[in-house]
Amino acid sequence: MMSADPSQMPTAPRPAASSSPPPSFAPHAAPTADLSLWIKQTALEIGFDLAGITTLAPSSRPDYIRDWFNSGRHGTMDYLQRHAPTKLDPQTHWSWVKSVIILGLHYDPPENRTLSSPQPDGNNQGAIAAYARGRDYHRVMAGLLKRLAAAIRSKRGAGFQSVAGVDATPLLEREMAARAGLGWIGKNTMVIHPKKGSWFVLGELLTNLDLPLDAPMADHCGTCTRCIEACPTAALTPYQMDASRCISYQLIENRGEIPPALHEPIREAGYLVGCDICQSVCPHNSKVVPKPNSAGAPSRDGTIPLHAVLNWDDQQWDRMTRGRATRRVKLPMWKRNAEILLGHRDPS
Ligand code: B12
Ligand code: SF4
Ligand code: SF4
Repeated sequence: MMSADPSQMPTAPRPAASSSPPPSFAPHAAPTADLSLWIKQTALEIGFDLAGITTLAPSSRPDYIRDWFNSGRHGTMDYLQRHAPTKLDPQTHWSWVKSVIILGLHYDPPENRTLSSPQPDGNNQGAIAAYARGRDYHRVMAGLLKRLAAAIRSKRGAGFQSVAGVDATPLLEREMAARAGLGWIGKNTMVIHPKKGSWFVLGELLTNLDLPLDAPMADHCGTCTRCIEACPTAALTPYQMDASRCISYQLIENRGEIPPALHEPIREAGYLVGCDICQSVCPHNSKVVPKPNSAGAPSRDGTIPLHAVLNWDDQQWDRMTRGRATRRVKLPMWKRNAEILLGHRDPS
């Protein structure tokens, strides 16, 4: 699947210059609009599915984000709170950055995209969220970002500077992607493209190029509330998430005990790692044509037998998770998650 034609993307006016020092490199060989178009087209040729350009502007929702942390909706993700000042105003950390090239990379959607919750079958299988199947998207994305940076350097010369980021970088990637017109932030808090849905991950190149900016797009959620109704743990309110209630957080990020009140909804959802439910029910994902060879391709190991997980040792965990995003889930967490799905961990 190819992305939207970047030449058709609207551009937005550049905000007033930040307090950052003058650029160490000013593009000169081609007008910046041509360069911007060339970069986005090159990104698509390299293998990205979406590309847009924005700045490291401060968050437009600082009060919401501070309140999000102050009310503990980040759960035990202390690193997120430590990153908050940089996320809220990243230009203070990367003062030399003039433009951010933000990129989207599709991954294979789960097979039963119309099902709101993939139940473990009679053989007691647990589901792996779609983004975490196959190769670790962080590695795939890092390789593609390196290629894009090399392509730009070969066109623009050694004065081109860039830093690549994926996921753990202290940036609000969704807010940047929405600002760059890759999609809008939906009621399920995902960045959604009207034609391409939300089955994509994000990465970025922070650069010293002064490029024209792309414009954000309109919200297409309308009156729909499917994701909010389908969330098994009531983690969503429109455009907001209580991550401490989210199954994905509990299974992947929480290294301690999962609150017993969430065991039953987790069992009903049937996931061992991550959760796809609020994306699976989104009408904007029903039109998406799966693209072979996307971020985590090939899509495999969609389910794993729960009893096998209970018997894993360190070597088996290593073999099953090497080079995959599922490695973030440590062995005791895999066992904890499997026990919850099997009903072995409920308080008596
Ligand atoms: C921590 C984290 C999580 C946590 C918390 C998620 C959350 N909603 O905050 C948990 C573990 C629950 C999680 C789950 C998932 N995650 Co996650 N996660 C992150 C991470 C590392 C940081 C997010 C963060 O800072 N959260 C703090 C909150 C306050 O910020 P935010 O949600 O990003 O953005 C909010 C504000 O910016 C504000 N806002 C700002 N401007 C505006 C403007 C408007 C109009 C509105 C309405 C709101 C708004 O509202 C936003 C939405 O809540 C990002 C990577 C990154 N560096 O950004 C990936 C990231 C967001 N995750 C991603 C993915 C794929 C997932 C999962 C689908 C994985 C899975 N299948 O299990 C689920 C999806 C759950 C969901 N519905 O969001 C992708 C999302 C790609 C996309 N298309 O949107 C990211 C960008 C990683 C990546 N590099 O691709 N994730
Ligand atoms: S990922 Fe699952 S638990 Fe988390 S908000 Fe979406 S539906 Fe709810
Ligand atoms: S399910 Fe409906 S409300 Fe939720 S993100 Fe998709 S369109 Fe928006």
